[in-house]
Amino acid sequence: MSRGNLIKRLHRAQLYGILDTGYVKESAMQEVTASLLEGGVDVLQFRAKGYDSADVIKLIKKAGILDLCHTHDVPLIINDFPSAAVELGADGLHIGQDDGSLEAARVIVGSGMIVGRSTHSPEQAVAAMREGFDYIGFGPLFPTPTKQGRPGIGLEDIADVQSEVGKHIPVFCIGGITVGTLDAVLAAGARRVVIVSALLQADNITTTTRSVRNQLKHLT
Ligand code: 3NM
Repeated sequence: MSRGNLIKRLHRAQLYGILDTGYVKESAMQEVTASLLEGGVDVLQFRAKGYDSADVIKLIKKAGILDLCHTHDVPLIINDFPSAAVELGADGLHIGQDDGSLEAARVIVGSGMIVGRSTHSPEQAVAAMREGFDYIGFGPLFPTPTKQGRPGIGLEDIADVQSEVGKHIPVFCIGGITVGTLDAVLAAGARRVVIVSALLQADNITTTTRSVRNQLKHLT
């Protein structure tokens, strides 16, 4: 898929899922990927903290994750590992605040991939937009075991970031969002969300993903 089409896809996306090795055993990767896709995530990220690039490539290939995503017409974004993203032929790369500039990432991944940035304040969100990132994550809204050691930034800035940054690039709110907190997050102005543990730890990943998806569909 061309970058233009990927960007269009991102602009339509409301629910961004993450396949996080902290919650999913290697032997369950394929099944969990299929469940998230079946439930209707619009974008999927592969996140493997503590792994190296070669492990990431091996695992994604073994579980057939890219093929599964493409069968469902869902972009696959690799967290942290630009060279793995290139070798796999993934659709995008996601990097954090400490992972260098967009320009440096583009030297590795080229111009065809979407590249997103984690941001943790309105200032960082604006800076990422100005730098030229294709989308941002904004959070963590609430403290979360998935990203330990970071305070929750709360819901107060969502509306401003959504109007200032969200009119140019997609803003995905993230961090501690669950079926229980989603209403408050949307009421605060969020239009797109990333949900990790609340989907991966659900009794039924597909039905939980589908019900979140339906809740988001009604947004104007
Ligand atoms: N990045 P959960 S918060 C991976 O704020 C990640 O940049 C964050 O997981 C950020 O839905 C986060 O389980 C964890 O809280 C999100």
